[in-house]
Amino acid sequence: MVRQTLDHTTSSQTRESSAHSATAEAPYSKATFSKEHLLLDELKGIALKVRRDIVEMTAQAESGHPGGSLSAVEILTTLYCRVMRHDPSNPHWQERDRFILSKAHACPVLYALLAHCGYFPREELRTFRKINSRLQGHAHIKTPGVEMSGGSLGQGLSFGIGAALAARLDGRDSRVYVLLGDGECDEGQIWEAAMAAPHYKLDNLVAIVDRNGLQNDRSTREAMDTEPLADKWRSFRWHTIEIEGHSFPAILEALEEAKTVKGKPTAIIARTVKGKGVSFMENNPEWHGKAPNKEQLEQALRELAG
Ligand SMILES: Cc1ncc(C[n+]2csc(CCOP(=O)(O)OP(=O)(O)O)c2C)c(N)n1
Repeated sequence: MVRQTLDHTTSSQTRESSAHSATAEAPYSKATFSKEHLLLDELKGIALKVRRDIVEMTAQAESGHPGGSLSAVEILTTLYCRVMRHDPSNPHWQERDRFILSKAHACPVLYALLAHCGYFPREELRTFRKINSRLQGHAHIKTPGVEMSGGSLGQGLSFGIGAALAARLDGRDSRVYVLLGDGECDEGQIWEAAMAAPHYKLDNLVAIVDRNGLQNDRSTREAMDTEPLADKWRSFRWHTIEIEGHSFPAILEALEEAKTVKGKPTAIIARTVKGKGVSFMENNPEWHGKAPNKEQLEQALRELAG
């Protein structure tokens, strides 16, 4: 169903249904990006632009984490441009859905999406990692739209549980999405949180694992073999879905499925490629925390020209 909507709906059909749902679902209509019903081609176009932003930001800063940012592009694009209820003109809107970047070193992908949505001017991306910039090398709450300061891995799911419990206590129907790295899943705190969320029956919480198979300098399998990863989440009583993490229809379908699950949180294991979209970065651990030089940037931008 989701696939059909993405693949076959025409622009005019989409805008009509968007206008209709906006009227029907006030008061959120003005403030939501989820009702735009962007077409698959539009999402692909945004993803390409976000990838260009990532390589440009890291090149300009001469530092940063392009690999784990590029692997999460489709996931964040789907969340920010199709699924989440949020208002860039009012980042602290109480009724918003929350996105928590637990693998906070991948902030270039988050900054690019926040700029795309209008949380701050696109030109500000050029200040990435500069002294006194709002766009620091690890996500920080002083940036409009960023929900949690991070950098020390392992904390985001616990934070997400707090946000999901708060929504329930306040009687809000906000949903909470947490992006975890697969290397990050080596952290014990992740598994404490993984035990706690089903205990509290947090069906408004979704953990997405960016399963790119690499961490800083080697494969996750070598560092700490967490397979069978999906079975682990299932055994912790999460509704667990495995998907191809660069497929918009698959991501969207999984996120929609998560909305229908009652009484337990959902874990989405998204198989991705670290460095996706730039040939020399793909599946190469060297590009975990290294910026492209001028020639490499030019090649990357050629490959991402669309
Ligand atoms: C608690 C903690 N230990 C170690 C690090 C250093 N570190 C930064 S990124 C990283 C690897 C993360 O791998 P993964 O979660 O798979 O991220 P991705 O490959 O998707 O970028 C590590 C170990 C850290 N930031 N925090």
